[in-house]
Amino acid sequence: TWSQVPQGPPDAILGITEAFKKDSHPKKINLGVGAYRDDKGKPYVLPSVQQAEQEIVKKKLDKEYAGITGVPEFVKGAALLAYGPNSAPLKEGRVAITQTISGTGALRIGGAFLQRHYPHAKTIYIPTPSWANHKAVFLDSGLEVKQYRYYNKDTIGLDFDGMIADIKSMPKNSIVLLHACAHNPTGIDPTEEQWKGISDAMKEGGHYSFFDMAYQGFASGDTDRDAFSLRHFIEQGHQPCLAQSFAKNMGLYGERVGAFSIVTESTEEKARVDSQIKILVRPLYSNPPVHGARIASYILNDPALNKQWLTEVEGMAGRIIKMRALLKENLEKLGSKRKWDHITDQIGMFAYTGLTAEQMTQLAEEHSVYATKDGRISVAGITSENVERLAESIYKITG
Ligand code: PLP
Ligand code: TYF
Repeated sequence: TWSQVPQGPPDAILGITEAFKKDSHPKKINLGVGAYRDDKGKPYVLPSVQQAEQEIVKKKLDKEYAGITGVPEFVKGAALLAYGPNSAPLKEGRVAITQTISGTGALRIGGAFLQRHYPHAKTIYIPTPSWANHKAVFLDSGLEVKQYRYYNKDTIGLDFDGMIADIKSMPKNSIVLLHACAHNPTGIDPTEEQWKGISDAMKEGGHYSFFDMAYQGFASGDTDRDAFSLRHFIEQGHQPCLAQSFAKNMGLYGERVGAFSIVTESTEEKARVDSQIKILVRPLYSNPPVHGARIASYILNDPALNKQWLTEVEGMAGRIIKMRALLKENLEKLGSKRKWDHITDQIGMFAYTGLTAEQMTQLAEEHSVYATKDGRISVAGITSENVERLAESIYKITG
């Protein structure tokens, strides 16, 4: 029956782990997938998550279905975290929101909603480069995908002028995907000044902004600071939609906790949008899983635990910043002729090293250091112990 089914390629990012597992080098290093590790290289369950989980187990809650849009206290807390306590649309009750299957599910529900209901366009513009899954998610939502300039390989920085020029040349009312913070894969974010320019250019074209916020708190360690772009756009009168993930900032990866929201014009419009979100969710998976959302809800709504969690997020972001500095320091100590300032200038989980695909292959084959071919390394996989060997490996390849 399936003889005509062609063999598909593995996921560009998750496939790295497969190759890593097959390597027998005792000091092999996996910097492929973006998942936080502690300084011993071990997966990290946040103490706030452990505590919330224990409290939830104690309550002996039932396992009844959630509503179509998920656990109500969870989405309330998620919206507050993203939009902030002073958000006008939130206070005015005009943000439509649903719990989703993590950030990916949020992007997919968002893509499907826009495909069905956005009146002006069926094309979404994503940055070059972007998260490897964006294109597939939006294509499978039925949207067309085009790209705008973002990365300048000569400066290993933001191509701000190119980005603005591309936004200005899009057809009126285009849909534009923006990474709210900690751009994946480059780790390069616009400055607050640049975000203001992007907001203005978006407004000029009447464009619709779709924010993907998978790393709130992970960029700066401060969840409010990391929400600057989203909140600024709203203050400027944009009515964006937003995909949120709690995979990284709460370490809830496999629990699949996320939310999708749309800022609307009025409570009446919100009600209609909510009803259509439900119509999209129902035939996809009926309703989302409850356990992870209960954990996140506890952390978002309990003042003491919330405070603890924010400290833990800061701790994760801080360790990453420290590893960036150590990697750069070690490369300089070895006498590298290259400049490595971009490693410490970039933020979030990833560093975009500027290494070529050939050099990345060499890193894997000769040094058992695994990461994606675009030169992205997950800084969260660097530890005090492996950073020297990593620097040496990079030095041997780049000189
Ligand atoms: N968006 C970006 C930019 C990401 O890097 C990721 C991956 O973590 C996601 C969305 C979605 O991840 P998840 O579905 O695990 O929340
Ligand atoms: O970019 C990353 O590494 C993370 C994790 O299909 C990820 O966003 C990677 C690939 C994928 C799902 C999640």
